[in-house]
Amino acid sequence: MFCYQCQETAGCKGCTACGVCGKQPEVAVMQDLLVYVTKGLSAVTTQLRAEGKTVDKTVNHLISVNLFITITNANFDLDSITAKVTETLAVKEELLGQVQNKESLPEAALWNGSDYAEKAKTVGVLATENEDIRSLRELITYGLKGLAAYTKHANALLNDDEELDAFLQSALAKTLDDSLSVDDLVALTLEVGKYGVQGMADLDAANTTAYGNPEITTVDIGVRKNPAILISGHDLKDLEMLLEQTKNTGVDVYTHSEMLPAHYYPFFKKYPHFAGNYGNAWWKQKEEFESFNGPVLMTTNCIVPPKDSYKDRLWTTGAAGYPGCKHIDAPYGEVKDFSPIIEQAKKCPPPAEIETGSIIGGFAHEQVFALADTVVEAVKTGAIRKFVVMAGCDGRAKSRSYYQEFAEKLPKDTVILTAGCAKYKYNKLDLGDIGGIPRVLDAGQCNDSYSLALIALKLKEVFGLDDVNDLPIVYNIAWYEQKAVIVLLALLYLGVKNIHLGPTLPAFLSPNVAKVLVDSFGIAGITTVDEDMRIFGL
Ligand code: SF4
Ligand code: SF3
Repeated sequence: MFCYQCQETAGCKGCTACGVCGKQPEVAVMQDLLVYVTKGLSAVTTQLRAEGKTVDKTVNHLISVNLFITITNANFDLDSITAKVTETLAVKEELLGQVQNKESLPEAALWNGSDYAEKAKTVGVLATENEDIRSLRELITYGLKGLAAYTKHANALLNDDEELDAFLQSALAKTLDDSLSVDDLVALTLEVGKYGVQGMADLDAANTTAYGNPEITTVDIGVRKNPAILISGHDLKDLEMLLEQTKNTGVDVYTHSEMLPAHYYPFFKKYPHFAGNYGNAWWKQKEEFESFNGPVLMTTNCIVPPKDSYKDRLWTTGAAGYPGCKHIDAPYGEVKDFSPIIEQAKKCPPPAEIETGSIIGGFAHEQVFALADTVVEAVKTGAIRKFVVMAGCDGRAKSRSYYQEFAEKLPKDTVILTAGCAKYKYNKLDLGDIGGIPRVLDAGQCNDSYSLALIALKLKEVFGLDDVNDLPIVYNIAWYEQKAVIVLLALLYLGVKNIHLGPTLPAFLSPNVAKVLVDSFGIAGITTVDEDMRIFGL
């Protein structure tokens, strides 16, 4: 195996014996094969579109889910990944029969699917020999994985965007095209960012249409006395179905990690048994799932290989999977039957208290726009001197204590804009407020980084600036998995410069590709808190 798609990759170079995330080598190579056949299918759908034919949205959905499955910490289940390879090959074979001009199709589109294990060994990251081409192909592929994940959530809410799917598939197919130069691939990378903005806008529209616009909300982080289910990951439709099915059952529902922002949506407030948020970012789940006592439903990444003590309480749905854990699913638009989870919950003790108090969030675009006058006035008077975007991911690396320290040391006339699970490094600190505006404004999940971009664009308009980089906003972003890659590419597409990315720069950036990002966009790593404060002018 060779995998270097996440920030925790072994030695900042690549996982080769086993994933730091716990991914076993046979799973890693089967994920490589799934990416390969998904690219093959994408080459076929791209050719069909070029020939004027339509591609059914079930095929678009399959491609997005396949990519999502291969995101860090989403799916560790060899059987379900292998089944997706088989399903994808069958769909591809059928569509291939409709292609008139097969001449230009790559090998991946024609491979007939004999001997998965042998083939899998030959189609991984290292199959591309030139390190710059490899770096760009992987950067594009990881950005598309993040985009596909967000697309999947929109699809689950019956929001489809054929133009976006067509782009996603054509870009995937281009990563197989040996005629593309480094310059072509750099241009394609930026185009991925453009569709990253579109994909996040689609998901934002899907979420807010279904559940209303997030609003300022205080979320309890303590526990109640009823047995309960913990729901983690990013899929709000799954949460809706779970809350509906747990009504009047005596079972409470708590959010975990990236599901916390669900509390900010008006729609979910009508459920009296929607009890609060339990725990922290994904990487602390071994302790927290144990003490939760009840079943845990993982709707997406990030799964940490479970301890035996709670493995029978860990359930998966959608793109998530873990061998030995039960999986519940249904086609989009149909109801998933979560009754076995609810029955299990009834027999479990209530969650053990690990924290008390509350946290505040809900500062997505509409809520911040509603406060615009106050915010603008605070900037004009100098009460707010700078905004610091600290969105992205949390992770287990000790070096990430940097982000807590950074938040703590920020001058009192600065406000943190956050989204994603990175917030758990500082959302329980008492950082106070500026004239009633909390110093940590949480817009939501990592995909809600879109809100942060809209807020920046709104401020640019209000202050009559030509360039978003003239705003008093600095970017100190933490990344871990591939959703952060699409967020980064989206910000680059919007023209944001001088983003600092940590705790380490991606291993998949070759020195030359890193140089392009540094020279063209001012991308930088992090150093020490004090030095970075100085660099940011804080
Ligand atoms: Fe390693 Fe990250 Fe890949 Fe897991 S996802 S195998 S930790 S690089
Ligand atoms: Fe976190 Fe996995 Fe990225 Fe959606 S839950 S931000 S790491």
